[in-house]
Amino acid sequence: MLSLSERMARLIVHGATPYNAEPPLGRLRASYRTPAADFYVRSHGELPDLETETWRLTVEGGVTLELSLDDLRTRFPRATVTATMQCAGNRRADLRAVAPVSGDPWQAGAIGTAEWTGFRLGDLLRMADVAEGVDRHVAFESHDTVDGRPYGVSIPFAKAMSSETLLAYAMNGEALLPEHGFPVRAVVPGYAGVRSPKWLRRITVQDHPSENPIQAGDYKLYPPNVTAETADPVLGHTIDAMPLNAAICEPARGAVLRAGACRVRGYAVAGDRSVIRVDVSGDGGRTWIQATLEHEPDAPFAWTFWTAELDLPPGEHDLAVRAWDSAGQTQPALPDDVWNHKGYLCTCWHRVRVRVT
Ligand SMILES: Nc1nc2c(c(=O)[nH]1)N[C@H]1C(S)=C(S)[C@@H](COP(=O)(O)O)O[C@H]1N2
Ligand SMILES: [Mo]
Repeated sequence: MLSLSERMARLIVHGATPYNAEPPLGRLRASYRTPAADFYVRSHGELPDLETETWRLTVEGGVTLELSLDDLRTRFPRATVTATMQCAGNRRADLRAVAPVSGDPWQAGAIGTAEWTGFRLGDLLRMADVAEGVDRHVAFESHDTVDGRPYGVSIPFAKAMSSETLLAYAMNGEALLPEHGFPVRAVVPGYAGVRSPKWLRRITVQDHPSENPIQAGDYKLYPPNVTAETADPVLGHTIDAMPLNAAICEPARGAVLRAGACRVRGYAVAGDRSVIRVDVSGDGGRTWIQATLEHEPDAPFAWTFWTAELDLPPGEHDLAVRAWDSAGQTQPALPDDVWNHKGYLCTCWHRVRVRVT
């Protein structure tokens, strides 16, 4: 197995501490299930160093449970979901072209798909005898700290009880890597990555969302006229479900190509809806052709891979992609249409300029 520093060397690193990195897009597009060492890493603090033997998960419901990794593996039926995880800041770099935004300048690689194995969060909550209710929230606390406080988020009770929501101890059939949440993380398919806490420590069920700053203050979507100075987190929209998005992975931006047939490949993702169509343009969106779609059966929360062939004459060309979802919705054309000062949910057409000789 590669060491952490060898894994870092394979990625585009935005920062070493906290560790944030994404794979080059060509490598991301190489396999439907992203190898763990190629999977983007988003962390807010230092990576905690946890030992299986001493690690325990505390669950506070009608009864309080304290469970070891062995308990979790043996007491609950094993469950698996192939799901895409995506950072709310994926593609933020495209928004910086409009006006400054806060946060790391992610290209389109803050996304990945894995087969996650663990057990259903709902099974655990039932064992802890939690009180159900529409206004309830399942809150998580992790072992890493952000500004002196443990990382903490929450999800609505109904999503926590959904059959797709897991606590996972394996990714693509192997134990989680330290940077992806070893020994146990949540996987909340269709939701922004921020709601899938890594390095779990404690779970509570409560009648209000987590008051942790990550939940209460961060990861909010604001209108374009709101600034860092005027933002009121109470009025911002909490980013849970992820919107429709698509990206061109090949060719790369700035590539120099030979005239003629040009194979364009990428991904599209529709949260908890499905991608029904992907349009690809070789002329900045004046004309479009249809891509061929490739989707794993029985993986409703996983991305769609797509391929299209454009015929490109010599010159500069703006390639563009836009997807359509099962509700017949598509993506806005311009980054200006979706700009917000935090740089979240960049869903405009992904454009790649190439030179053909
Ligand atoms: N404990 C903890 N969980 C976390 C985070 C974190 O910093 N600490 N980052 C979140 C964010 S914003 C994302 S996008 C995903 C990234 O998961 P990955 O690093 O395994 O790709 O983890 C989420 N879970
Ligand atoms: Mo994220």
